[in-house]
Amino acid sequence: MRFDVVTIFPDYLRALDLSLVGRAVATGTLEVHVHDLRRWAHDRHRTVDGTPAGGGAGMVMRPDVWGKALDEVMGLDGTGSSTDGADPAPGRRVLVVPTPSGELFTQRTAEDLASAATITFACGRYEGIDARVAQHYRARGVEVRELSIGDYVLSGGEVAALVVIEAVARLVPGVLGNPDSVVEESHGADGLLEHPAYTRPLSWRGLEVDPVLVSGDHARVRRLRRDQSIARTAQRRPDLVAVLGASALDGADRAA
Ligand code: 6GU
Repeated sequence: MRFDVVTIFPDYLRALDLSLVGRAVATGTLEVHVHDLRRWAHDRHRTVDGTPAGGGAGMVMRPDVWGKALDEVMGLDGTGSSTDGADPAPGRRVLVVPTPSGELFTQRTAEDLASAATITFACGRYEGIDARVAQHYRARGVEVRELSIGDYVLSGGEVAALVVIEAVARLVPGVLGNPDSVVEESHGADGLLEHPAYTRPLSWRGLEVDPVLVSGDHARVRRLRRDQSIARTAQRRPDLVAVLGASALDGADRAA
C-alpha cells in the first residue's frame, strides 16, 4: 500500500520513519511519500491561503494550489506519472481529507481503507481547505473521505493523518509481526474493549496478578478475560454496550 501526504508541515510526518510504519517502509511492504504543499504555490510568497469568502476569522486554503498539488500527487494531471517518478498504482485510490467536520474515523473505517492501493491525505491548516476541492475530486470520480478522528479540535490535519495511517497500516498483511494481535484487541469484531494485560512480576507493590492467569486452565483464562472485557466496557464505554447485538453475549455472560 502507498500513502501520500500533502501538507505545509512535512516535518510533522517524520514520526512515520519510526516504529512499525518505518519498518514496513524499510522492508518494502509500505510506501510513504510526504509532499510540501508550497511546492505548488505560484507567487513569490508561496501563498497557500486566503481570507474566508463571506468574512469571519481565520484563513482558508486556496483551491487552485491544492488542485495542482493533488492532480500531480494522485497522477491525475494527464502526464501519466505521479510525483517521485512512480506510475499510479493500479487498484482502489482514496483521497482522505482530515477535518473535524468529517465522518467519524473508527476501526471499521480503518478496516475498509486497508483494501485501498493508494491513500492520499490532504492536510489542511487554519480553517480548512476550500470546500470545492473535495467537491471537484468527487465529481472526477475520486473516492473522497472527509474524516474526523474524534470530537475535539486540532490545529491541522497532520496528526489526524498520522492516526489514520498507523491504524490502517497495521491491518496491511506483513506490517505487524504477529497477525493475531489484530484479532484480539479493543474495538475488534465482538464490540468489547480489551481485557487488562499483566506480566511478571506476579506480585508487585502489593498488587497480585489473578492466579487464574497462571493456572494453565485455558477455559478459565478465557472466561476471566471475557468477564473483565464486559465489565470494563460497561464501565468505560456504555455507548458500546448499547449497540451490542443480541448475539454478542454468550450463555455464561447472561448467567453472570
Ligand atoms: Cl481530522 N482535523 C482537525 N483539524 N481537527 C480534528 C480532526 C481532524 N479530528 C478531530 N479533530
